[in-house]
Amino acid sequence: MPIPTDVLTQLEHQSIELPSWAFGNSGTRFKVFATPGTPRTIEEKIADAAQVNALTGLAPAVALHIPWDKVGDYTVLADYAGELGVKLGTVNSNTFQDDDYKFGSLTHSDPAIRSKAIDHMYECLEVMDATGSRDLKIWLADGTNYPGQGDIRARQDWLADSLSKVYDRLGDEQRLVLEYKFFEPAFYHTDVPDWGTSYVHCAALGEKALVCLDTGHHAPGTNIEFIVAQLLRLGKLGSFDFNSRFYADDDLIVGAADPFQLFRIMHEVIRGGGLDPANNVAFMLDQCHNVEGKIPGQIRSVLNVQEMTARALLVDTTALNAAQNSGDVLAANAVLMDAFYTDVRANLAEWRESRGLPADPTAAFAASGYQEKINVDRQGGQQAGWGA
Ligand code: PSV
Ligand code: MN
Ligand code: MN
Repeated sequence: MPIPTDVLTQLEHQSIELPSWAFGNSGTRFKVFATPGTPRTIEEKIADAAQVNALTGLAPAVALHIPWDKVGDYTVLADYAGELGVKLGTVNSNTFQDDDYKFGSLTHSDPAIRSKAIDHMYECLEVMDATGSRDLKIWLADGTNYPGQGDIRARQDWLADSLSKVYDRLGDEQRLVLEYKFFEPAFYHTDVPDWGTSYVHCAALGEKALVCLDTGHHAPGTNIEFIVAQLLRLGKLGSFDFNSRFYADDDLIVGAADPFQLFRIMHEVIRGGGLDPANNVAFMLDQCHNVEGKIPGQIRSVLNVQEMTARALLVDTTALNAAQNSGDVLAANAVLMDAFYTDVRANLAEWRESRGLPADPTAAFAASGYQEKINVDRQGGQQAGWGA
């Protein structure tokens, strides 16, 4: 079945940001398996990300994580990325690997620790000034393990105060995206556990503060597409961290565990205008490739997002509205399922070829010899960051 031209036009705009840490070695708390060819520096991570973009045309930006990706001169790094055909994207802050943050960072009861965490955010803003990045991502590990351990209400006030100090330093074109996560590493309470809490803080801060939705950060059974619809309605969906999960924050390849969920999310993204670049929703991956190849893993991920976007664009919205409005439950459901079950892979392969890209990016990568070359060139690659 040919894909309608307007679907292809909308796909032209799609761009998915790759996380630098996806190219490093990662694992579980049990073992980090070393993979041949793993990047040793941020420059090598960017080079790998550029391969994904060159073969798919879908991934023109790379997100940094500070301090994992620290360099002396970020302008030079941005130029280097530009030479490889990508730009530097979201800057991810890190207030979860320092002893001082054992009991919290932006929410800590000690003003000196809060101040240290705020200074780290300022450092990230300076990186953004140099790279031209738009978004500062804040994910906090802050929380408590036992009832009574912390003042869960006062911590909200401290958080609001800390965030406002960061917000006040944002440049005109810069944004703060606040990511939520329902548990882990804290198990009793987390200071930003859900979209509502993130929304409350972002709404208080102002229009440059938006919610980051990581698809792996919800309780099982949560209707994520509803959250997407609501945040787009409110104009507060800043960015996605895409991944998939079977149990908790598994960080597996997006669309691997539940392609139907990804389809439903993309359907609401499209309905809410989130695919329109003018609405500035950032689509990022937040994944770790523990046992699979990292570059092919990222290729598969962006193709999965594109595939489910194409299927979601095929939803016959006129028929869907008619069925919804006439109370025809099964017809409405069938409209969605018809689109979901449409195999668009051959169409997308053709679409790629028409743009000078390989029909099969995975095969093209395997044939390119790039992996064999980095296996030889790079010895002693880095961990993704956690535990490094
Ligand atoms: C930890 O859960 C986490 O996976 C968050 O999702 C962040 O986005 C990511 O780490 C990188 O800091
Ligand atoms: Mn995330
Ligand atoms: Mn996570």
